[in-house]
Amino acid sequence: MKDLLKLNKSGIPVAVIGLPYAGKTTLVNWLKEKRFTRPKPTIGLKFDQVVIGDVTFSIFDLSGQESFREEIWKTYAISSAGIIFVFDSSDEQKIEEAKKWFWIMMNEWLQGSFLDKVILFLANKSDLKKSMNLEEIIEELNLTKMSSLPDISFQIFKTSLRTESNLNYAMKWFFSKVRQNYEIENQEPLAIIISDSIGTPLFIHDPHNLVDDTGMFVGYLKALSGFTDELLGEEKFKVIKVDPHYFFIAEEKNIVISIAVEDENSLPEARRLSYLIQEVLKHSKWEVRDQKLSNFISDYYQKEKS
Ligand SMILES: Nc1nc2c(ncn2[C@@H]2O[C@H](COP(=O)(O)OP(=O)(O)O)[C@@H](O)[C@H]2O)c(=O)[nH]1
Ligand SMILES: [Mg+2]
Repeated sequence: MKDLLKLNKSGIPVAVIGLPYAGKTTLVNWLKEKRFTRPKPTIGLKFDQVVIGDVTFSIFDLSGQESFREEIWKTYAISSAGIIFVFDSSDEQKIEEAKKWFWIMMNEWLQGSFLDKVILFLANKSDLKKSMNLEEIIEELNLTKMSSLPDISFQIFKTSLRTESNLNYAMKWFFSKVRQNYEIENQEPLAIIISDSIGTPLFIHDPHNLVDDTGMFVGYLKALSGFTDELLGEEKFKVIKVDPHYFFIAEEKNIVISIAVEDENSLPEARRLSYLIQEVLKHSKWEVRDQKLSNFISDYYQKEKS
């Protein structure tokens, strides 16, 4: 399991989820070979890499067997940048079961996931006579609710892998969105400065030498945020634009955290401040000498996670 998860690193992870016989493996085969196949049932999970444009995606084709859902679907749903939920639109009998698992995924597994998710719902097998229409599917699976969820990009398409109806369109939306989100999520911050409330830096990561005087920088941002507080009212997190970069500042327990990010697309990343700092510190060569600071970071991280 661990080894398989490691493969994430070699491409943008995408999970293909859905009940048995919906067309998951057929979809992955189509992505690879651009032709319709009649695959044997998948046992466990299958891993494939697909190159779209200049980007490699790691596709996890997850078996629909019941015993796999709680453990395997969940793991990959959480760790993937995008999820394709394949539904057999010709099988009215399984609509309740599909609904149940779709919403377990949304409400239980993806709650609190740090990555913004791209979710594509494929109402597949539209070529079959029994195929239900889209309105019916949206209604039965309660999919209108999806539009109100934060941090989710969602689309539903009616597709046929056999006739390729709508397929290119759906894939184009999905993979370009996943790529875009993933690049934003994984953007390195240009600088991170953590300081006490008077601006004395406790931790500095500034490989681009963006900030010459960290004390001054923090003081400046603090003053600016104080000013905007007065104008706009109390706010915990402030995002301040200082061209050509964006600076993000947060205050907690008398510690100020400033993050410089490259452009507007990076703002969601700044919001996940604590997670990022935790990750940065975990993987970095820089050590946190200050015990107060390292406690603060782990506290903050725990709080943010729960
Ligand atoms: N008619 C039709 N059959 C499809 C379509 N997509 C997949 N299938 C067939 O449905 C069966 C199950 O597909 P498979 O990919 O193995 O389902 P999985 O269990 O979700 O991986 C296969 O025989 C596919 O050829 C489609 O759009 N139309
Ligand atoms: Mg399969």
